[in-house]
Amino acid sequence: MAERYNPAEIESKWQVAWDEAGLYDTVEDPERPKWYALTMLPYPSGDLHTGHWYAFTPSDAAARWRRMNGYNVFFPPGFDAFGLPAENAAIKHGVHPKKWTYANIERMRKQMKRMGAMWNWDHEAVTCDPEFYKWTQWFFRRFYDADLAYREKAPVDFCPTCNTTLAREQVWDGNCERCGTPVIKKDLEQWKFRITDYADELLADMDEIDWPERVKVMQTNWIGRSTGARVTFMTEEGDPMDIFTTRPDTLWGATFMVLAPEHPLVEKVTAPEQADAVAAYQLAAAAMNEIARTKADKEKTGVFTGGYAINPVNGARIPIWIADYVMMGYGTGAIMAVPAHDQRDFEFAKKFDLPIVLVVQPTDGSVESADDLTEAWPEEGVMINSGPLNGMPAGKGSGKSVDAAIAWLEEAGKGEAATTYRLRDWLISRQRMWGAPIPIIYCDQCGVVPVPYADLPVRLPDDAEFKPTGESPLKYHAGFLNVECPRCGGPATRETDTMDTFMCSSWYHYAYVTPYWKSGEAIAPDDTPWNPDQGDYWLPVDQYTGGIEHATMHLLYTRFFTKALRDLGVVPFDEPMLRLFNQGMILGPDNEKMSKSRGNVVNPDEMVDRYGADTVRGYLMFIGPWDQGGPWDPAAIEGVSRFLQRVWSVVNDEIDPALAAAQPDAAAVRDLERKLHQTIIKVTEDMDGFRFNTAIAAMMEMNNALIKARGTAVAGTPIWHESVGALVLLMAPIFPHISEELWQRLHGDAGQSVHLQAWPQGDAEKAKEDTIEIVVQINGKVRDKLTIDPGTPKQTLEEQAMALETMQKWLDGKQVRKVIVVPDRLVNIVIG
Ligand code: ANZ
Ligand code: ZN
Repeated sequence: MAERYNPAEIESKWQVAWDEAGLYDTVEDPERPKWYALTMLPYPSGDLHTGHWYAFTPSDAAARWRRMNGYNVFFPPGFDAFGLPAENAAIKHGVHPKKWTYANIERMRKQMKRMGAMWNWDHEAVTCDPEFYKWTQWFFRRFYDADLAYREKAPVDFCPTCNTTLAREQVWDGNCERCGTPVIKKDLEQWKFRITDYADELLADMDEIDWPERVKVMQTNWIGRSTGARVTFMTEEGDPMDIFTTRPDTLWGATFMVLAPEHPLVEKVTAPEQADAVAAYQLAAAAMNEIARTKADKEKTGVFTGGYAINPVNGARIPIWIADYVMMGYGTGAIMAVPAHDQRDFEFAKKFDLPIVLVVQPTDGSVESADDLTEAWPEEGVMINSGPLNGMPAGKGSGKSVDAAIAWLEEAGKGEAATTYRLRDWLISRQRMWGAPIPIIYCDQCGVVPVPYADLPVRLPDDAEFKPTGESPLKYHAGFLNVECPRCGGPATRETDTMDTFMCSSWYHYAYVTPYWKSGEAIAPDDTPWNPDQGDYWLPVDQYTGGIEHATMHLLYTRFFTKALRDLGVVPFDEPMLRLFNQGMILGPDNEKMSKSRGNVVNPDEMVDRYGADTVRGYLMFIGPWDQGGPWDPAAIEGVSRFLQRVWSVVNDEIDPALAAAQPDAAAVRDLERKLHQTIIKVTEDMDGFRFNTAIAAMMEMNNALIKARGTAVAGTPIWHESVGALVLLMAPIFPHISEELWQRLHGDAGQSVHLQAWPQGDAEKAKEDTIEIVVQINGKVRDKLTIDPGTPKQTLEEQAMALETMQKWLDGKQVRKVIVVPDRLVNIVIG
């Protein structure tokens, strides 16, 4: 018996050795295809949890597998280190966010190193380092110069508990994503990026990227493109009032109008006798959030303004109402209501007794007039009561009502084709201290003055005070706040808001290429934030992996960012990440989300202490398909641990010399050879498809075959040695430490790491099952045999049997009544 498998010892030994040998250093090598593998960077919360292991180690296995397949692989680590938790910790414990953050990073780095991943730590980037955020600010300036960044007073979502503004994405069901408090609206000057300029391109380019369909659908819905028309109605006082509609063909059926309560024309159209009711309704609507307002089953409410508008198609005088189901932030914030064909308008008309006019008649004759409607008719039909559109089929396309209506509007100068989006411009201002300062200065003389490029970074002070005021602590830091105007030299103040942390994560994958490029030097507009030679070689990212929760925020922002950078001439491509894979979520043993309060948290450090990192890695990859996640199973990790112990003995235990000297059975040798090639082929396909669980299952089977063979004379034969070596290679991406140890033991001081070896090649011929013989019967009596490939389909077997020469004699003049085929066994021809 050789010594036992001792993961603690070999894992730390190899981690040090790999590090010293620079095994994961990368050099740009034009001779080899490059592969930029990237895992979404972690937030330095202070402790590495099982979810981090679940995100990182399979991603590492995939990267290692690429490397063994001849790719020059780049796999960098980093930290998304700005953000609210550091500031909350600062308020709570009185430590500076910087101190808290860097201490956490230090700790997590150590924990991450225990994973044995192939990270190239020389390329680590930390987003709160001034040499990093200097470039984040540089991007802001480039966007500002290109008019992609602008400032606007806008109602923002505000959490009264966290005392901060929130991005739309951080509002969940009307509540703060972090603390659950209902969100309120507040008016503030905000910086925004024009992501909406890129809405169409963001939609169209999804064809160019190999991303999960689910993410593409979520982004598509998030962007929410609608086509239709913008139509101008005139109020009786002569003010133009634009509406957006997807159904301009129903204009003849518009019997009233509805403005969002916040619409700027409300005051103007409101008649004096309605003023009080209108004001009261506006106040009530302002207290409600968007989700509650737009719920389909919500009882319709509203108030008549007392004003009227003229329907531009038929001159009808129609009343103007306000109602909370019309949102100010979508379309134009005003609608024409067509109760016969829009369900919300229908409910509203019924409730307030407003007229309903049918303009699309269903062709099945079920509806004669508006009186027959019990709900709106949104479907197809034939146009009626609609002047020039009468008789046309309703719908989009040439010769149909929508296209005809748009043509009519454009001709008459009363409207035009229009597209609108749910997507809003990206609000990047945060009233927080722990973020990259927005590089802007406000001067009484000169107005808004951007910080000159050469003055970047605008550094965060190390001594700001943290109070939960709802405003950035930078506002109370005189040294930060007061500045000389770069233009006139007069007294001025800095912008005290910082940038949304999604700004950092929009470009960190570029930073990794050359972290802190030009560290310490003044920078200029025409610089590149990374070494261009390195960027040309490594970018864009080939394979990105991370959680589905980032489908609409980070993953949309970074795509926008890249398109903007392309237009600024900074990058030559359209998309930042060519492939994306979303891992599932690892749950507690009770099948619930791991959380301290539930007490179901599995601590990966403890697991590594107990089983070793290879077992924890392999276990996480074994529990199920990576994109599905699943509960932690304490029994199943034992299974993976045993597997590694068994492989350990297969490689290390001495072979019985008597068996080694004996003559092996040829069929047994062939069995092992077949198993070997089947396993290589299977594992190769599975690694390519991120199906680590079935890859590991195949390795386990292979190992069982070896255990079986080692009790026979097959042990010690060339195919035995080849199989043992190949198994170690197949295991290397998932189990990097034990594979290295075993490889070195197999190869003496050959010296080269297992991770520098080529991936084994499966031979399809050798993997094939050998041919088998089956019997061919006539009325149950064996009359001949067939040699076939196992698994040959029934139909083929029947045809081959019938074609046999011997059968011609038996079948001559007889009638075949039935053919019974048992695959891989027999064909029985029943004749009568
Ligand atoms: C008249 C009409 C008739 C409409 C009809 C629909 C059906 P999507 O598809 O989501 O883009 N609308 C426009 N702006 C709105 C706003 N700010 N708040 C609430 N509703 C608004 O929906 C577009 C439709 O939603 C528009 O087309 C408008 O109602 C309404 F048979 O106009 B429609
Ligand atoms: Zn000035």
